[in-house]
Amino acid sequence: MLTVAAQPFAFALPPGRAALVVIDMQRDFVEPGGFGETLGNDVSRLTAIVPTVARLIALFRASGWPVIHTRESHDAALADCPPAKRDRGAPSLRIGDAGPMGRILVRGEPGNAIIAELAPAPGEIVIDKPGKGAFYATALGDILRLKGITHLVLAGVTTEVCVQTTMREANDRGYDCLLIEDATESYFPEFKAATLAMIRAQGGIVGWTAPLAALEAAVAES
Ligand code: TIU
Repeated sequence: MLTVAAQPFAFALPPGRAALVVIDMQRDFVEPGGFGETLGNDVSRLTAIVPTVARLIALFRASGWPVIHTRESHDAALADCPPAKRDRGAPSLRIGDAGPMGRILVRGEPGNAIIAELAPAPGEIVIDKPGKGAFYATALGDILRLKGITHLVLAGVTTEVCVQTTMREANDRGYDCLLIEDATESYFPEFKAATLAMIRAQGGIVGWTAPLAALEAAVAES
């Protein structure tokens, strides 16, 4: 058992039963011209975490532990996109519209790909998800059960939307979850700070948070 210095208290990580879930590190959220920018966001904030997420992925690969990637995406016919999602607000382009990186948030389009720096390695699982949470309408729960996974380490974007939704879904399903503080980011710094605080409040009501260095130190000591 590894012991990670975390908040609100130490996170016990059992090797062989933990998986990394990297949420939505896609061009659609991180690069200009994608879904995130159509919603009015400054996407440049998100690129800062890319080297840290790469280090986190490398740590799991070096340890032989599973790495799972997710993509927020819809099929070309938008059959899995609720009208309530497409019609919400006043974006500059809606889901399915043609943008500079192809159709916004549509599976297989250039903008929907995971950024090259964090590309999945051969054999790593990639979950396409139509919602904000990675468990909703996907096989993630079955995949984790088949692998005997009980603990999740989470990273990716955005902290208060897809990362937090996934962490809450996982917490309700009985997984112990650790969010890596410097491997997640939001378009809104105050929302990131609030999300980290609410996750670890009330004795870890949603789970734990820790910087990547704390996980690296725990692995080095093991
Ligand atoms: N808009 C926003 O902050 N996020 C999303 O729509 N998706 C994810 O967080 N991946």
